[in-house]
Amino acid sequence: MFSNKESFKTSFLKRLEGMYGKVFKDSTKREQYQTLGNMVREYMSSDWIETNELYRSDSNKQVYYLSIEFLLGRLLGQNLLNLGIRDVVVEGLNDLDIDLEEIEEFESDAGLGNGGLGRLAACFLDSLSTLNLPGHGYGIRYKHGLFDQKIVDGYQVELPEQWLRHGNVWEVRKPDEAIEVSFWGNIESRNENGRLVFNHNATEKIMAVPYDLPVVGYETTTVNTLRLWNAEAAHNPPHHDVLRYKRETEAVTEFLYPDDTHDEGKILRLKQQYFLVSASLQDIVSNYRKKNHTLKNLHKEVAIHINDTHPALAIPELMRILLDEERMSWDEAWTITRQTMSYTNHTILSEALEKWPIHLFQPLLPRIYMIIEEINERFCKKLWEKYPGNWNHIENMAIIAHGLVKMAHLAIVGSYSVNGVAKIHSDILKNREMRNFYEVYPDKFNNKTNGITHRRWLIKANPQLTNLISETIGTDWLKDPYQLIDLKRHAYDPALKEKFDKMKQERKAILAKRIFEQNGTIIDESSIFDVQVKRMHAYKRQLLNVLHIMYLYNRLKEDSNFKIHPRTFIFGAKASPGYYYAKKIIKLINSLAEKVNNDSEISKVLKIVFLENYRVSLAELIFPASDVSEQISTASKEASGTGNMKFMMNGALTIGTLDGANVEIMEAVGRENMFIFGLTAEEVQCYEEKGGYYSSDYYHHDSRIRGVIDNLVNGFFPDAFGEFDPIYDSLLGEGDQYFVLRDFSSYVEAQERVDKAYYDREKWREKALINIAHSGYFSSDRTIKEYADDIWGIEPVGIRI
Ligand code: NBG
Repeated sequence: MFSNKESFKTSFLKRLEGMYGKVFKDSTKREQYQTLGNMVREYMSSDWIETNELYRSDSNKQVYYLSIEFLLGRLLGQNLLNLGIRDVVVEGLNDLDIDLEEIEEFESDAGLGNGGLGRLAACFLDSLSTLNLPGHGYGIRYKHGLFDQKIVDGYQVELPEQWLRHGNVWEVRKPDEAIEVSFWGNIESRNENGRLVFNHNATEKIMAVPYDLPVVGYETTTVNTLRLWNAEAAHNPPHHDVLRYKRETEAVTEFLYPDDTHDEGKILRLKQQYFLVSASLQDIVSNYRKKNHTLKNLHKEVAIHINDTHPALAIPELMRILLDEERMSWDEAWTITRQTMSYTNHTILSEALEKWPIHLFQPLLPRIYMIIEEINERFCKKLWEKYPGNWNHIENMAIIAHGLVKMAHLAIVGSYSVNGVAKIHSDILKNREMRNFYEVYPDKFNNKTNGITHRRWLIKANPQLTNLISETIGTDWLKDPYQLIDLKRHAYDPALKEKFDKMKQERKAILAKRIFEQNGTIIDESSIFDVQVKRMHAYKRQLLNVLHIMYLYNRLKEDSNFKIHPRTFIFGAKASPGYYYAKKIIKLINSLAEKVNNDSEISKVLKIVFLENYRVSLAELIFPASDVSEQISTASKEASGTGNMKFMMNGALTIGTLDGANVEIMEAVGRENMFIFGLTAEEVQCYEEKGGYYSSDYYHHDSRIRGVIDNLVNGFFPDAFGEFDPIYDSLLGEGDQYFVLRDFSSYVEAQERVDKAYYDREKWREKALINIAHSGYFSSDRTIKEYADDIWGIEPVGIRI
């Protein structure tokens, strides 16, 4: 049906009539989207079946990637591209007077994630399929993804997200493969041939019903599966209050927790985690059993990856299966478990390290708790041998201590590999945060620098740049992003630089149009588009960016000789609904936007835009249009960042601290092709350990800082009386934990370099092209290949012609 445009059109019209019982001319755009989506899903199904067949019959090792988040965004455009049928579809639709981009807007973003961690998982799926690697995703089918953000009077308001309202054309429900997950109740033990065996008498059983999504590789026949579990009531509910039981059951997969890096100590969250893990592990084991009669060699054919600590209960769950169902000995079960599990850490922020109070944990998951106790006991005994008498040390490392179950400790002890997500982050794990564990298990620790899929973030999001690159260096880079390095030879070619400029201008116009539609703000398309898009968090320091803009405002007001190249500062960020301080910063950005944009004089050179509801589909419009990428976290706090890579790949220049993957970006492109500023991670850590930073000194000694800080509280924002006191207090009264004032002057100076550099447009374009040329390393294909080779030990299978 996609072999040529005529057959496409015929199938499309027929399908539409079949699905909706109406003729084309009466159809809505949404129906057209659904029709096309349906055809594409069906088109992939034979490859999907074949891939699954292959995995079923093959004894090659396979990986199961467990993640509480998958931030997929929209799938139609990416699927058309990966299947190589986009051109046919565009042409066919054109004949019918349909614009593909217009109907793509009718697909809801699958926003089953908060930010970097969830989007990384989505990029990994794309790479796994493209590299023909046997990799399965397991996640949760939240009814409501991350909340929709509205900005009302400058404040964030959250609305429930409704991505499933019109159905989801990509998913296939498999009720016959549902799995039961057990909660609450008590444990019975009995003696069986001299061995204690345990039985969990659960008082709540929930059905995990799988919904499968095909994950298509780029120009290959591999179609992997993302299996999302939906919580449903069992057929014969044990409960007398059936309605309540149904409601409570379904609540398990109702909402994604809207927290980014904060630990959410809610029992429902723990329930979600075990629901995901138990359903997935039972599924993995039962598939394995179809091929093998024992689980003794499970680790040779199965790798299970724990994406952050959320799925760390996979460790005791596998132990449970091996002990209670398979009747293995503890030692044998432990050896297999430890050789099966690997774990990625995504943050060092202590508030993000999950710890569960025993009094919540034990009643909900009684058998799992018993197993963790045993793991802990054996682990502490081992520590005792290594550190005899050193109780403090052992207590610090224990999995259970002070009434808490520590998930990161469990994940490290129960796996064979622990990795960080950028060099500097992995080093901090080894040398500081997890130093104790590194001492005990030096061989487990390793680094896998994050990556992004260039198929979504360049080929799909920026066809203009894609064409330009292919015109210049050919098309090999499409399949092998390392080849982008060829662009470097052309970076000084005036004709290319001119074309690059034209591309950027075109993309800026597209974004400007969107900004006007969304915010009603007219922006200067020849201004520098300076962009910070990411979750709102104190450590990411959107505040530093804002204070700099306030400084520019003051300076422009005071000094008529002060000249800068016109700039548009663009922000996009959701704050966790309970994160009061982050919401204040959103309000501050909007108040400042109001003030600056309505100042007839200043707004000629400065504009501020806050784009509401930042999400994957909006990001695809933003990265291609950006000139400057703001990556300004307090050094040591941002594990990696992945937005930094998306900007780079689209030819934006980074202003940033030496944090996360910024460090490796700098190593790749050279310091001269970025704007680096601020404290280093060592300097930050030195202050944190030894003290010696007094933010008030910086306030008193720097009149620029005094000016902007005073503006927070002195009526500069006329309608915001007292509104920004908490921000003022965080900087002065509470000692400025994230070193905003400490880095202010260095940041201002770096911004001056940006301004100056932009005047030399020839050089700017060179730098941009050099950034693109080096972005191949930051492809998730490279990252996934490293995971496959070094951690999972899996190989490509079944590449068919
Ligand atoms: C985030 C980090 C980012 C990193 C992504 C993906 C969490 C817990 N961590 O720096 O903050 O890029 O993970 O690794 O969301």
